[in-house]
Amino acid sequence: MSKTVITYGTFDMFHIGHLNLIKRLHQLGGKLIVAVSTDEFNAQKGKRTLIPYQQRYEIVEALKYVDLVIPEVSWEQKVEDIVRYEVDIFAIGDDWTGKFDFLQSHCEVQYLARTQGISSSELKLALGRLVEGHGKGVPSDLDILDGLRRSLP
Ligand code: C2G
Repeated sequence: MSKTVITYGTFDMFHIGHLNLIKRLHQLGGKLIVAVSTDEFNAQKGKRTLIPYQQRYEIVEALKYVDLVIPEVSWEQKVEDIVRYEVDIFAIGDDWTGKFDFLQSHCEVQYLARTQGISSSELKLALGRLVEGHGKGVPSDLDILDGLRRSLP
């Protein structure tokens, strides 16, 4: 009997950490809803994104593991979403452990281990160093690339 799973996120510069999570979320339940943070909501989260909302939305929507993408516009929408979509499981990376326990009165809450060695902010830093070092060879301290290699299954 398939279950409906929901998660929320920015998914800027979509990378293997995002994909690992989405694959595991799909395995948790069978039907996966992903709420992608709008640019306006990211501003509220104090997050600056490189990729605009429409593109982040389309990338996530194209994934075979995702059944529905909805906009995340506020911190307060989760309970309404869980009720509206009859969600069985709310799940998110363990950098949020404990922050959404209040949802346990509406559905199961799970925090899944993040993929180590990769994040949108680390990627942005590495890109910045790459551009700075342009023409002088790639800075050798691009440990993000080693991190990427380590994070691959
Ligand atoms: N993630 C991961 N491994 C990484 C990086 C991210 O598992 N190396 C997970 C995060 O834990 C999160 C999801 O991928 O569950 C999306 O990460 P972000 O785009 O950074 O989302 P965030 O800003 O945490 O937004 O209301 C909740 C917020 O919208 C969550």
